Amino acid sequence: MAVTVAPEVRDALADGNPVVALESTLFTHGLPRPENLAAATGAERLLRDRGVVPATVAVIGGTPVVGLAPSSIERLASDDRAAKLSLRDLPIAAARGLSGGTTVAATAFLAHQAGIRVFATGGVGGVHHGASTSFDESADLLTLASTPLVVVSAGVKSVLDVPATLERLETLSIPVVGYVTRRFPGFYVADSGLGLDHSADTPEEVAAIFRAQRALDVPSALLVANPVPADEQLDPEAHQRVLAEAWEAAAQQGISGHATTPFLLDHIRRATGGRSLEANVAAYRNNVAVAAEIAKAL
Ligand code: PSU
Ligand code: MN
Repeated sequence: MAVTVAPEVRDALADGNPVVALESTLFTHGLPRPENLAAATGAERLLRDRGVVPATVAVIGGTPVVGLAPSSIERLASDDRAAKLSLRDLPIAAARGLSGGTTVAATAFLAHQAGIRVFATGGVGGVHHGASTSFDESADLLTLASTPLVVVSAGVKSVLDVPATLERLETLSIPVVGYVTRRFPGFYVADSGLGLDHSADTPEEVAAIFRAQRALDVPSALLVANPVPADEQLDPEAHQRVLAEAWEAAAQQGISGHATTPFLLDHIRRATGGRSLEANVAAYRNNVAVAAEIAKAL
């Protein structure tokens, strides 16, 4: 078998028990040490406390694994050579025996193949500023267009061109519902400044929309946009200020490709004295908690 699914995950799925998939680029490339390991293990614990089986996804020695052992999470979180693996990188990692964190795109693909229906992340990737000439749009979007599972995120990362990303989500037929809000969340901040047409106010409502999506054979993911709690968000004014600085720094240093998102997140963390890191982790924790309730409702 080209993909390893942990026995615990396989059994839970076979018995109809709730499972939530978690990605790993968030802790290999998105968060610094030691907060990265704390966030990864904290997410797993939070799911278990709620009676949900966690399935952290990554690639270990070339093999995609759905349901990482705690020792593998620990090793990957401190591995300097861990690669950032999107969907197109999986075959190369397999042939070369590489290890790495899977992005939203790669994680969603693998989780869906394993039969998992709910996935939590921090913020989905999207359209970068200047994409009309650079073509830098995350593979997360195109992958979610053809991967039917519920993705819970704090919107898309606010380092992106958020209005353009919302347009792409529409073009790609990916439904977006705010979780108890009609405002599109802004990752580090609760409100991106943009509105949404629909909200879902309970896990049952999300489950009903997803069931309808499956019954209609709509092939895309359902994006549940869940804002970071207002008392844990990054100060919106500080946020606006550091965003501009981060884009400027990326342009000056000629950052491009898969290095862009980690560079921007790291720049913002240093520019905010670590406060963006707290907001990122809080948003992630909150997404995992909502994903747990949705998995149970399904
Ligand atoms: N959410 C976070 N931190 C992250 C990511 C999500 O809170 O680092 C990762 C996800 O794995 C996502 C990736 O798929 O950032 C997007 O990278 P790119 O823009 O290069 O596709
Ligand atoms: Mn990119």
